[in-house]
Amino acid sequence: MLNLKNEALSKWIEEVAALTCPDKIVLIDGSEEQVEALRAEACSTGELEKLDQDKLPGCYLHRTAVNDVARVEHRTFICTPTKEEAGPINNWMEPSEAYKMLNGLFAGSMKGRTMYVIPYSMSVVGSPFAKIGIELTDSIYVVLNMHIMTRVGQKVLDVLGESADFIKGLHARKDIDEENRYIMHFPQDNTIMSVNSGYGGNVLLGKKCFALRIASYLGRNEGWMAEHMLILGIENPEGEVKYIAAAFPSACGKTNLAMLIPPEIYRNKGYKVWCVGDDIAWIRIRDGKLWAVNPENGFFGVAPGTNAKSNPNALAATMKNTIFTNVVKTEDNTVWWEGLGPAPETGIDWKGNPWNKDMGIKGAHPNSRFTAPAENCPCISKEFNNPDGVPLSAIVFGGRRAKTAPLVYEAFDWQHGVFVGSAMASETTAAASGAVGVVRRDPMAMLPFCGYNMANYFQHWLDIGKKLENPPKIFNVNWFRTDKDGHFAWPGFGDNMRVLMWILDRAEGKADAVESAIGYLPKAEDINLDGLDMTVEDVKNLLDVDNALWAEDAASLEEFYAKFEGKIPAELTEELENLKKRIS
Ligand code: GTP
Ligand code: SPV
Ligand code: MN
Repeated sequence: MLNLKNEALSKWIEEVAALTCPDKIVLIDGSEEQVEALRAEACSTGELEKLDQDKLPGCYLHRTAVNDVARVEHRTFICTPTKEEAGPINNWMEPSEAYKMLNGLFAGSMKGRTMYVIPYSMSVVGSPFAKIGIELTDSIYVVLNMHIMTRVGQKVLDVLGESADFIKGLHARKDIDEENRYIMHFPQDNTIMSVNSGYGGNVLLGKKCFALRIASYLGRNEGWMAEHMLILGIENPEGEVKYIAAAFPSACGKTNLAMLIPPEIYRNKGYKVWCVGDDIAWIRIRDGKLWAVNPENGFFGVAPGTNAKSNPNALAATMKNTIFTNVVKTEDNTVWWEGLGPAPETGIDWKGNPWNKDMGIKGAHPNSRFTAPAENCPCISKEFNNPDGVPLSAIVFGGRRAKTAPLVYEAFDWQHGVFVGSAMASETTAAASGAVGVVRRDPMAMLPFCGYNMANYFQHWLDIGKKLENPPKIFNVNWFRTDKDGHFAWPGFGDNMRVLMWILDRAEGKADAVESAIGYLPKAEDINLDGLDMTVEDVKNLLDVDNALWAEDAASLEEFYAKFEGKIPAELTEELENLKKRIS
């Protein structure tokens, strides 16, 4: 047994050990020696492969099981005493039934294995925003990823002291059996249990499970917010930095926007973009304003599509001390994925099979990922480790919509902005198992991540707004609108800065807008096109609001709201009625 001073922690570890029967229990202290020994052990068993250490120092490759490549939303549950607390969107299981089932699955699951105890802090250790988690896992891959993604080790136990205020996370790989894969959350017990998976979002329990599902529940009770948002800062030539938080669904462009390189016209004037976070924001009210931190310490980013042009900062971040998952391993022992650059002639694909570029199959999985330390990112913000966070000037929602949503629009006010967030919809991606490209409603990009009844979550957003003297303006963007040939009509990536500049100008009352049925639209000529092969007419098309499509969307939203059986806040149903009137 470990000799830990914290009684609640010792007791829980003993209970779990009695259930799972590991051969050994190892405390992760955060030291480089220990982590290095674990890397070596993982390489000796084939769990990791060491990449070329001259070209990619400190970098490793991992392949998950073929049946285990994405989050499994249909096997993710919120276990609250009543179904009503979890709401109509979450899968629900009654806690005692869930524990009974899980105890059966975890029993003896670590026989012959080592159980690692990972003390970790979400956000800067000991800071006002920080929350502590302990993950027990039998996977070295999880330990090494958590070591990159969070702040790990003895320093966390020092801050925890004798307190029982920590989130318990238990993970066992077991048989990677899809039929018995469960990602279970017990918000009232500060507990997460995950079994039969080894894929990121299912097993790095500090990320979606804690920092969104459990934290959203805590945030509602404690008066703050946990959101699926990137945070970026835009520095103007005078050196002032304004911060924006943006919520897009999984694989819809958060990492790319968070690290964007401004187009030349802005670079030449002295504008800079700084990344504070690329996936999760914890937001608190202070002095009547919203302040945000990124609770993570690394990036678990989508590999495909990342290249020197689309996201040079992300690519640079992966050049050392990074774990690649489910990408191609090349003959020269480096990595490749679709969209990185010219394909290598041959390699080993994400399944571990010999692969060549003419086979007509993808070498990397569409949801292959890199786990890179935030400090590697060339544009990481100076405020990244600021325990107080950064003040938000604007909140942006967005999704993948081939049609309907214009390039950008602004909500009339906070209440309407909450409505706009609640009305988000997006085409599904490879980040979760299931069909890809199907439009589904995904309020605030939190559909798979809200740890309680989403109707109450909407109310929480409305309540937060009432506490703000001068709430940030709320916007909606869509980088993914297509033209008549089905091509993206907006260049996206770095050029999204052109839209962010309009957003900041609006936030500061410097730009004009046109009132439309859905909100304030830019004047097409106010989107800066210098250096782009686009006309004002093209922008007009991107900003076009088609009332017939919006009527369909309003009907789909009405159906979505109806699932909540009258619990949607009256303010939002009123906003929906007003929208219907305006577009009819
Ligand atoms: P998660 O990590 O799953 O939460 O994803 P994310 O929201 O961080 O998405 P990410 O930035 O990794 O982008 C996902 C995919 O969308 C990648 O293949 C990108 O190349 C693509 N993408 C990102 N931004 C844009 C854009 O502005 N335009 C277009 N057309 N594609 C984009
Ligand atoms: C997402 O799916 O939104 C991700 C990756 O950021 S995961 O950690 O798998 O959730
Ligand atoms: Mn995400």
